[in-house]
Amino acid sequence: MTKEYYRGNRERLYAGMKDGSILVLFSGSPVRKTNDEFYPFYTNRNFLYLTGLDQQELALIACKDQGGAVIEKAYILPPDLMAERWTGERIKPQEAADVSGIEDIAFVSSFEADLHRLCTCGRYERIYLDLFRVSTADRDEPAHMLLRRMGSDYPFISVENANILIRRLRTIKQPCELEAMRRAEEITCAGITSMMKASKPGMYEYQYKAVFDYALGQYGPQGPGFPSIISAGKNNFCIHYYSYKGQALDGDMVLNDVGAWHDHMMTDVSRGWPCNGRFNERQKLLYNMALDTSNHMFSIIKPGMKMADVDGESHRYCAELMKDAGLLDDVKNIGKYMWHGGAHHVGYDVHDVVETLEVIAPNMVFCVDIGIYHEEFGIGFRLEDNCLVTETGCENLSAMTPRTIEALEDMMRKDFTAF
Ligand SMILES: [Mn+2]
Repeated sequence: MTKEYYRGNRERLYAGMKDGSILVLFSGSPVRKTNDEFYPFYTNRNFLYLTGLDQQELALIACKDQGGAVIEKAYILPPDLMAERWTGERIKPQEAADVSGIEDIAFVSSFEADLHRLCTCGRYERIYLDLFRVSTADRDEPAHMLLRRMGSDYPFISVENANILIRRLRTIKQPCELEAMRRAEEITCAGITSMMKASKPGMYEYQYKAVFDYALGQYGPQGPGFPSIISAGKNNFCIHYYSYKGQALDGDMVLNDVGAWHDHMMTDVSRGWPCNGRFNERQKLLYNMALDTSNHMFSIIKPGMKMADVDGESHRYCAELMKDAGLLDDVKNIGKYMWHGGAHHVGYDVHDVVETLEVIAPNMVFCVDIGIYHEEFGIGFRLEDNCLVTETGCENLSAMTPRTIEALEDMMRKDFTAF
């Protein structure tokens, strides 16, 4: 992404802020795993979306005065030869400016004094912080720590949640974001089709995962955008399965729910196939129901449709197919075989943090995820694609990854070879 993109994101955020306000955002701090080891650092996605700066311990302060004019400053870690010898080079002021388009770059050592001066200068009445939490039990982020201090140190400054404004911006994808997603879809396809080609009875789930990771590794250092779900046989009945210990036996289906990322944009794609390369009759029957349902959804999704109807209609349509085939007594019992919806947005996060709009609009990207779990048949899989809403309808961004039984079986006949 270019600095014009990041600058544009900030300008749209600033436009949504009230006059007389300060915005403070943080890239985040690493979380200790054990002893002297940390979990891989993952920059706060909103900070990344607004600055492009992908390192720990950074901050952004922007001030919007009563006339609406904005000044902004980014804070980076100072050079530290000893620290950099161990953990790599820190971003330099000019690099930070080139990436983000922010001209004023300072070191974090001046952050506290700058914030104090701004909070006490009398020009600003409120402060915007990115106060995102999924659960109240979640670990405090730097924004939550500052929130607590604001109450005691600057009780005359009111607090607003920037998260609401930022997730609104992230809902509608921009052309460069879609371009990155299209590339990520190609890489995801390479990973999934590699697993299809390598597939054979007796393979363990960890071996499928190794093939997927190997394939993604040919495209860059990032690997999967989120922990891959790869399972076989009965393990497919665990929706978020991460143990990779099981073995795919002759007649079992393999399920994956995976995604590569490119330029921070993710995909989220699922395919299911029989490990032996040939669908049996029951697998064919259920798979084609999922495929028909998915095709139906891609034929009707368009701007103006209600978001809730994506899950609702996919369940209703698939239920009718199952009833017609004699597998379901009453469409209202479809919950026995379809255990989840799947119309979540995807973008900077695999379950993207966006404003949940009721009505579908152009340039949203969300998953269409049709999962069928028939425990008596021992068949469970899902068919999940990434739907880009266009002006008049929609496009399946992950359509290049085989979807039909014929295309899947053709792919499995190919040899798995090195890249
Ligand atoms: Mn998924």
